[in-house]
Amino acid sequence: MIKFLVYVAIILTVVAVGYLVRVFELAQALKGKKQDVTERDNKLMGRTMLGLLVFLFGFTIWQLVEYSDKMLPEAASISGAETDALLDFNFAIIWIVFVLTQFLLFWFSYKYYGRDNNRATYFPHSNKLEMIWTVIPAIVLAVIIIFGLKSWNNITAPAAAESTIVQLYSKQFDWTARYAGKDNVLGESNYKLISGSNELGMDANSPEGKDDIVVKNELHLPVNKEVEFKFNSRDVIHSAYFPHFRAQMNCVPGMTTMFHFTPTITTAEMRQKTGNEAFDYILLCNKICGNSHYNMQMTIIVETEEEYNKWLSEKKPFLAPTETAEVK
Ligand SMILES: [Cu+2]
Repeated sequence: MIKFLVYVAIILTVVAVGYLVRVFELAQALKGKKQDVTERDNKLMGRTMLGLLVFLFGFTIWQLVEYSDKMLPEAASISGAETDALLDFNFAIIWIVFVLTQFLLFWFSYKYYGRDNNRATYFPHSNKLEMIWTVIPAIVLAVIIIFGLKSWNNITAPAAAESTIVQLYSKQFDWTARYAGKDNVLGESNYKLISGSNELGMDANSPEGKDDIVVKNELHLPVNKEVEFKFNSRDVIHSAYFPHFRAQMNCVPGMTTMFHFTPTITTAEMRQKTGNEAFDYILLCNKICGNSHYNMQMTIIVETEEEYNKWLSEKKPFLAPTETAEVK
């Protein structure tokens, strides 16, 4: 409320100053004084523009320094490093164009401020210039899009046959992970089979599903091994967001979306790199999916293959063999 009042006060002040200036101008006109803008005014404006340029660049650099520690640590997957390289490439282009155009914009308004005995050149059109500022951006954009598309196709292409398969099942408001087990094939599931004790609707008659392992709260991944994720949603669209691996995929009801990535840094190594003993990789929901969306998360542990296999071997398959399931 206070904030709102402050905004209103600021707006009213600006309006009031505007009116005061207008009153002053009218009073000058009544006195018969010349009200044209003088060369001195123009020079002052030019210098002010130059000051604004210094302020803008200074402020931008200050923000970069001040907030650089808020950035994510280095990418923890192969494709993540590639995504970062693409982003850096984009930023390099943006920086060059930004600095150049802003500098020229402000510098020219200072250098060529209006002088009494100067006339601006009438310069309505140039095919050469049109050509330059159409062709160069077109080439640059094409390069960006081609590289981005190539990278995206790699991430979403079918995973290698030996990759670890994990289903990530989303619902309001948590994640459940299912590992494909020894056969590395996920068993059949059907939403009609969902019950209080079978949240994923796993089909007990599906032979591939017998060794599937279901976990909550913690997602374990082996380092340097490709993981293929298959995403599903029970209710609304969620989005599986792995910020440290620079990966994200929508989880859409009624269909399976997928991608794969290869983690390259274990949780223990990342704790050393960041100097943060409490560091953990995290999976977040990145679609506002309801009132507990903010808390829809899961810890990810990246560990060596031995540690991972040990952890997995201690888990029991979700569909523990029952008499009915064994009778064929
Ligand atoms: Cu969600």
